[in-house]
Amino acid sequence: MTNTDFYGIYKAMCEKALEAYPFSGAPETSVKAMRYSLLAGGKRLRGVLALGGCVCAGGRAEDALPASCAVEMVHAYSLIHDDLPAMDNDTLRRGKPTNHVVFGEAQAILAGDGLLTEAFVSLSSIPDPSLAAACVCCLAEASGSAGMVGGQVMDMEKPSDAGAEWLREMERRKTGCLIRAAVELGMICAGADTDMVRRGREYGTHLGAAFQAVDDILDVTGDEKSMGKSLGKDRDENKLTAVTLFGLDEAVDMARRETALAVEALRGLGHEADFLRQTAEKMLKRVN
Ligand code: GRG
Repeated sequence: MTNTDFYGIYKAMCEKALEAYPFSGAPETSVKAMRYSLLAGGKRLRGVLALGGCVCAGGRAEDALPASCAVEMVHAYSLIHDDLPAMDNDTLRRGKPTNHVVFGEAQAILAGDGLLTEAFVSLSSIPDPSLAAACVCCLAEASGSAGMVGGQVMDMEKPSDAGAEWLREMERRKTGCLIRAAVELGMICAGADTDMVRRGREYGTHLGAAFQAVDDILDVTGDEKSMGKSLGKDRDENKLTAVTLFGLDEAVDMARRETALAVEALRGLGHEADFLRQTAEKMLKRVN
């Protein structure tokens, strides 16, 4: 089977689990607003990486489904909040009106809060308590102020002397931490040893950097229809990105270098790591 087949299989597994997710006890409005964004499509990269990470570390993909759902819930929450008028003020996401456009700002904030919290409910369904606790620590650290939220804070208060180092750190937190955590969560679900988890962290960190560089490139070269969001905002809003700082060619080189480093982190592992290797290459060529 090719990587595309496995990507499709893992994506379908993640989507089926998200579709069936019960949101027990939540009011109907809340369920509607959370499901609107959670089930709006997208590549499911983070959910897929959790399943692929689990298989890479010798587990069964289904063992990582609670982690796969959890990381997609955190991702959906971050997109809802990022699109709010107080943040990026976007009206289009995944080809659909953004959550606050449909449900109003207050319900969108609450839908994001609900998804973030539910991610940890999902992790608490992992049968082995020590693996569940390790997953909770991993996702909390990657999503919170030391990770994704911290990256968003840095992005919003960009200092006037921000340069390459600031950019790398901001993007590592804002985008990289959750991508890295997705791989790591999957490996934890497989009961991976510390060397495997270290490799997963390194792979995920470089994949996250490559993914963000490609995102910056697509903001200039991409097509709004395939991307499902407004493009060209980085230049219009004077944002610091790999493209605005170094130019398009250097951003492409950077994405290639980071992809190669991600693949290198898996050197010496067997065929179980092929999916992660090929997914890194696939993300380099993505058009959305
Ligand atoms: C609001 C706490 C908070 C955090 C926001 C993730 C984030 C931080 C903001 C989203 C804006 C952005 C462009 C982030 C860079 C990461 C990124 C490229 C997100 C989009 O991820 P994809 O391409 O989306 O995987 P799909 O729709 O495919 O899931």
